[in-house]
Amino acid sequence: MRQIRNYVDGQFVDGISTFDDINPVDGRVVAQVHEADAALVDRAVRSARRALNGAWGSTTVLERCELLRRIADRVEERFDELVDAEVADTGKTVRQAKALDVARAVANFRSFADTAASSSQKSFMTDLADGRQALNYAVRKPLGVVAVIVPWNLPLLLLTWKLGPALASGNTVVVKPSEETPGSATLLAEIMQEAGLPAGVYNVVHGFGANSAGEFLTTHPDIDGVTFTGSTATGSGIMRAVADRVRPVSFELGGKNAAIVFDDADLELTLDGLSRSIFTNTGQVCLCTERVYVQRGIYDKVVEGLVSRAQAQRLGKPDDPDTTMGPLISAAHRRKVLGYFEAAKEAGAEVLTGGGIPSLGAELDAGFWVEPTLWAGLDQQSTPVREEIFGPVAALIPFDSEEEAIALANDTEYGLAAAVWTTDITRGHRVAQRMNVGIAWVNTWFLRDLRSPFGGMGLSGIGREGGEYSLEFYTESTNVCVQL
Ligand code: NAD
Ligand code: 6OD
Repeated sequence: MRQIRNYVDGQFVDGISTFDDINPVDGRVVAQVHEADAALVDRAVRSARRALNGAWGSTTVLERCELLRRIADRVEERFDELVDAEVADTGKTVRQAKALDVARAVANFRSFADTAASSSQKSFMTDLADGRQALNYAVRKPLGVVAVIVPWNLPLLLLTWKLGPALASGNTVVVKPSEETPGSATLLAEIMQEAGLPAGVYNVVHGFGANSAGEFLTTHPDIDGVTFTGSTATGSGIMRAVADRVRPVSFELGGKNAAIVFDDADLELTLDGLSRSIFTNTGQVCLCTERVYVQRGIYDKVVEGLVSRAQAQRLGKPDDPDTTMGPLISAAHRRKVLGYFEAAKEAGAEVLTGGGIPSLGAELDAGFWVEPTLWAGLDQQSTPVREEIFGPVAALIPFDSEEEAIALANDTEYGLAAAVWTTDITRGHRVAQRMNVGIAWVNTWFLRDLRSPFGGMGLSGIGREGGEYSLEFYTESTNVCVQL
């Protein structure tokens, strides 16, 4: 059986015990994962501190950017192995793992190398009333030893989205991947070694959250900050864990994202975009649309077009070129999603399509599949319209006026993403700007420029990542004021 070990101080290290890494396609155990105890997490943090205080601490930004580009090249060389690791852990399609997950890992390293190499800070010439002058300029320093905690939905994409700016800025990291998806972060450790990253700069500890590696890491007294992507509940716990030592956090949390479809929308473009935004990665992308507000005049057409697209989804093995949708990540997550299927029925939903577990044949029936699902008739205040589900499911709700649509879309405690579908570009700008979210798209979804700010408001997070915005978290600034 494949063994997935911790990576501490440049060495692959056994854990105190092992747990199963399960493939959600058919429930098979694909690897044994070595769980880190508090002592191993402590070793990882101490190793990261030593590396920070050692030679890594005196590398120049251009040397680090060069290293990031070497890592990107090595990721490209081992592209198929990373695709296999990602598919084995998540059951996502090979097509998606290639086009999105692993391709973005390469892009993340290259993009943050470019950002760090060209970043600058403002300086200020101060003119005092008495005729003296002073020059103020700020120098950036690494934040220090950064705890990096990531989820299972886009494991390598989200990890490298944090590693790019963290390493380019001169930090050292201790990574805690999700217990569901330990493979790619561990393979990346081999790549880091091959690319020549010094021991201690990149460490990986495996385990769970509470009373395991996640908690041991976030409560460790010698970390300088936590960057976390995951659920709002876990984020709030991490905030409490670091409060006593006042450590900074960067949080990308949950969402309950809305789409607004106006009656002048390009229907085919909109239906294809909506379908992608509901079913990509089996609805397990924080940006996925779970609420679709449709102007009443085209409501029936949108229902019809979306139902036919949901029914056209092909559930199957990841390497089958006809497969468009994989399983959910785990049995526990499927129980949660099925709980919302029940709650929707109890709240009076009309199930337009789906709503259950598909029958896919003996082998796959041991996996964690659900049907692509669409609901009508749900009240704005019902649980399935208010809570994040994180599955291939959306509620369709009609509206009459622009103001009503804006109010409905903003009626949530989350504030991650929204999409506006209209051919009236002035209205597109106007409505997008009024969305209380960090990321608003017009006539598209999940179109990313890695230099743009990414993150959420309200329960969806704290801070922005992307390009220069990431440097705000991964660096500290010292302002130097020189009287001339
Ligand atoms: P999760 O919060 O359960 O777990 C995320 C990570 O935190 C895992 O590595 C887990 O082991 C760790 N963890 C759990 N409890 C912990 C604790 N007490 N201390 C320290 N670490 C702990 O989230 P998940 O189920 O893996 O991911 C799904 C959630 O992530 C969804 O809510 C989704 O919206 C969110 N998400 C948000 C974004 C974004 O960019 N906003 C991106 C992806 C996923
Ligand atoms: O594209 C990205 O950079 C990003 N952070 C995506 C997050 C997706 C959440 O599931």
